[in-house]
Amino acid sequence: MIQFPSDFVWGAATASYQIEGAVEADGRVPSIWDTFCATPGKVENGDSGAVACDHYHRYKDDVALMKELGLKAYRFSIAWGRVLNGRTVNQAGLDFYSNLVDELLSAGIEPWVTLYHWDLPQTLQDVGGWTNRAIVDEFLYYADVVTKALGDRVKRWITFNEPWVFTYLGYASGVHAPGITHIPDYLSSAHHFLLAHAKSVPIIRANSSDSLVGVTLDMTQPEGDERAAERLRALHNGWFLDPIYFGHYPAEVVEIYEQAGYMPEIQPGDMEAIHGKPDFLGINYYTRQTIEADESDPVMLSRPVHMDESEYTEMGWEVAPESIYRMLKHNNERYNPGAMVITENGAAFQDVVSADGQVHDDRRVAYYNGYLTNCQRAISEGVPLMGYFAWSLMDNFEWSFGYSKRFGLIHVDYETQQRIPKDSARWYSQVIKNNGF
Ligand code: IFM
Repeated sequence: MIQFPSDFVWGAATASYQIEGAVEADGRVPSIWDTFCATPGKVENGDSGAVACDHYHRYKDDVALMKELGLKAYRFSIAWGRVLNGRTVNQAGLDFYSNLVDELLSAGIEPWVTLYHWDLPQTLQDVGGWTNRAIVDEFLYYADVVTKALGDRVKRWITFNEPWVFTYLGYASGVHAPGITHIPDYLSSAHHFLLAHAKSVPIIRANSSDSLVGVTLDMTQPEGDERAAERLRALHNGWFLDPIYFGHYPAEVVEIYEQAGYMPEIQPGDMEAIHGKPDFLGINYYTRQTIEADESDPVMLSRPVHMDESEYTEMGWEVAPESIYRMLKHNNERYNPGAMVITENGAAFQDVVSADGQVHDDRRVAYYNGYLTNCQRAISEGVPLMGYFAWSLMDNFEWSFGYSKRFGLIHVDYETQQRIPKDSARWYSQVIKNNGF
């Protein structure tokens, strides 16, 4: 029997644009993802979050399902453009989240709120989005409004979700909104994210007494040639975490970006402002990155390697449960974050509703079993992992893949909006009940 600490936080996660739908309801203003989805060729099948899981209208039923599963915590994000139109507060949007929080609390479920999970109001993108330093003040204003309204009841805050993804994929590779392909824009966005995160922490703490404030990163875990792995960690994790925990960007990457003329403008006092330990480090982790040395690439020093003997998910991500243990150990040693939380972990598979009306997703159960076993192994060796959130509570809009990838514990029929808890939901529910498996 694998047991977890008695106060371990067992949850599931979602994000606003991926589940809410109701994009025109109650004064919500368009986000960069509405624009991106409306641009031909950007999202598979022309899908959008316009309806998604219609959670905006069905949140009470969804909370009832969470309660049935016995979830202890629910991580969701706020849509900036629901609560603010420019700097004008939209009370109806705030009320939605306030009601959701009340519903969760009365079901005995702890709300974990992410302030920014990528749905930037389009009006802010129109003036440069994350590349414009003025975004920092806009974010602080937004964070203040939300935490003043909910901070009496919400005590777990995540400032941002996966900064590498929304800055790199949004501004360098362009496969996410706003679809820009200019590396210096990625780096200025990343710098402004760091400032916005750091400067929002005292505001959140002031508005929400006795709360914990963290930030969530998508952590890469390169495995193969060690020198190349170090470089990839510095490029991906270090670019965001070294400034927060050490007060400077990783020197070897600075050298590369300086030579290329890509470095962002760093104003006096910026790095001091960014340097500061959050109350916890949120980590989204799905797969490792298998590599072999390749000196012909002077930046990456490696090329990806496909592991023929491994299982891969629908995302093309290797199922590599032991790597979560190594990732946790490594980051605990390097950053000594004090507390860590797996804020996302899960797998997309091609689920089918069987003749018995159920979804028998054995591969997802095996995936969770393997990753959780290795989380427990890390805890038993002293890694301060305080919680785990399955991604995702329910099938939803998977960004540029549209609805083609299903990550949910709960199956969603997008035609009828019927929800069916999968076998993995029942398995997870039992794990929570036993606090282990
Ligand atoms: O769906 C996403 C989520 O929004 C952020 N983390 C990764 C998930 C799966 O790709």
